[in-house]
Amino acid sequence: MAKTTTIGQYLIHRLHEAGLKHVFGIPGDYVLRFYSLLDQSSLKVIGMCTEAGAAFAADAYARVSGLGAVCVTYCVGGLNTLNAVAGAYAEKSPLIVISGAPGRDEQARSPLLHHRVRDFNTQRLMFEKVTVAAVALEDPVTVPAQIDETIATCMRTKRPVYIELPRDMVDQVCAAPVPRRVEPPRSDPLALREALQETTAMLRAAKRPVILAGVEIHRFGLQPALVHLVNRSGYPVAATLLGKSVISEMHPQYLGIYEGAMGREDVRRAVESADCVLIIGAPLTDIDMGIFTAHLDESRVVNAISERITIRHHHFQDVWLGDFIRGLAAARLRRRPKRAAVRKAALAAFRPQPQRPITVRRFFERMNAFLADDSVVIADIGDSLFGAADLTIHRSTEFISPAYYTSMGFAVPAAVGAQFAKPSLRPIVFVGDGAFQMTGQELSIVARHRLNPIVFVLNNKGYATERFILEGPFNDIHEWSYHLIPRVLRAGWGCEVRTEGQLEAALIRARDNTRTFSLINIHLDPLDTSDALARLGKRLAKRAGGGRPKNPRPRR
Ligand SMILES: Cc1ncc(C[n+]2csc(CCOP(=O)(O)OP(=O)(O)O)c2C)c(N)n1
Ligand SMILES: [Mg+2]
Repeated sequence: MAKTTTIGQYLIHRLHEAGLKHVFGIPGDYVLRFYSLLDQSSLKVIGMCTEAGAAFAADAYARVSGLGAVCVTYCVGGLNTLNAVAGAYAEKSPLIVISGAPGRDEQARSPLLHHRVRDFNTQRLMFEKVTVAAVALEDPVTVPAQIDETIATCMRTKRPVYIELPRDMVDQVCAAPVPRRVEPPRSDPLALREALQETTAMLRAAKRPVILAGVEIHRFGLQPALVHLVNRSGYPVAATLLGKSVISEMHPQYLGIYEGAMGREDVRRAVESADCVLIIGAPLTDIDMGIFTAHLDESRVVNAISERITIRHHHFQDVWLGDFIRGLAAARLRRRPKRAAVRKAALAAFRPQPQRPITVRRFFERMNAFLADDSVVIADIGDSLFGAADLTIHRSTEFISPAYYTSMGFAVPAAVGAQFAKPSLRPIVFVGDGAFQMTGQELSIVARHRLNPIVFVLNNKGYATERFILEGPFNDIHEWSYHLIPRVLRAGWGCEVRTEGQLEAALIRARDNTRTFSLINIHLDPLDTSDALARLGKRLAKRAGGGRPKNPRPRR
């Protein structure tokens, strides 16, 4: 007789088998039965303060470990995750959303059940727009195939999926899981050969080829293949902002972050003067292209992403990115002498001037030397991201930021997810005061589980990014004593920093404070920004009809 299990147990089995050890979320009556199964399983549930925080944490967990999951109740919980799930979709993070739901009988008998919005499909239909698969588990016969296919789609596309579990289905009997093999992606051999021949011919003819690497290299685990290609070819390599750290920034051929005219001038020149640009795994977002300041002539570009490869003006659909990179590494390219084409200015020694007020630029210059081998840098948006873009990350993929979707509030919950995914990493979090006020309460989870991130709140008294696009009172926020939050949480250590001398003292204390978190309130002038943000603001201001604020507004 065929073996059986229950739907709840089947789902847990497959999640565990896919490599998950933790699930983030908040329970509710429609998902409580499944929570009790999770509690008895080898998966550990990490309760968060909000579902948005849980989804951000699960997203970061996915970015670090390859898969993440968030488990919530119907609508009030699920819809709270929607923005974070949309971000995971936009930035290709493999995230599984599991939502409880009213039982099927309940749905039929009493339509006005709590948490219902319009009808019982509303939440699933909303998730259809921000996931690659959205299913409700309603028939025990088809559920095993549904679960298998949905998880496989998540892992294949590196985008979120949604699984709705009505509460009366959790203990329904279904077929037990059978061993299965996940097929690796395949290329059409003829298309692959042709794409490789054309690309190789372009690269061989080029005098100054360059590689531009992006986030998909990390998502699809292709770093070793990229490093092999870079080493064998001798080509210089730049990364996009969303792809920052896909190749170690200590690599001798590494140029820096390319962001059109928004980024460093020497990197822009090196990329744009190349006579062949090999773009690998880098969806060309507006931020990555420096708000359309990039000048990449299509006739010199090979653009390979997971969905297609474009060589000059024509496309290949059936060539898998991994096969393409490995094929190029094996091809007979004309080898270039290895060279770092731009100077690594950022690594210059930093000499603190103790009485000097701290500025954004000096702060990030100092941070370069503070990063250690076990650091994972997590940057929220705003100057936290733009300032951190020029940090030198020691190893590959130890930089996490919502650099394309740019939702505020990502960084603090992401620190929770990243540290659960890889406890040997210590998160270094850069977060704006505005973003901190959105999700900073997730430090409660940091305190509860005795995690030890070092959190720098860039306190510039408001929405500096917006100020540089269009100034107005709507960009001011109420100032908190961020460094006193450890008192409220009865855990952690905090301090405030106004000068370079105080920063030095804070860094020593924070580095040694390994048993709890540290929260450092960096007081900045509201109009002080990184060079990158000033350049971005100027460009965006043209579109928004604003301009740089002339006088600092009085603030309290
Ligand atoms: C969730 C969300 N709401 C609003 C915005 C629009 N927005 C972009 S930057 C910004 C200000 C960010 O302020 P802060 O976190 O203090 O960083 P700063 O710009 O001051 O460095 C806002 C409101 C956003 N990106 N995400
Ligand atoms: Mg701010």
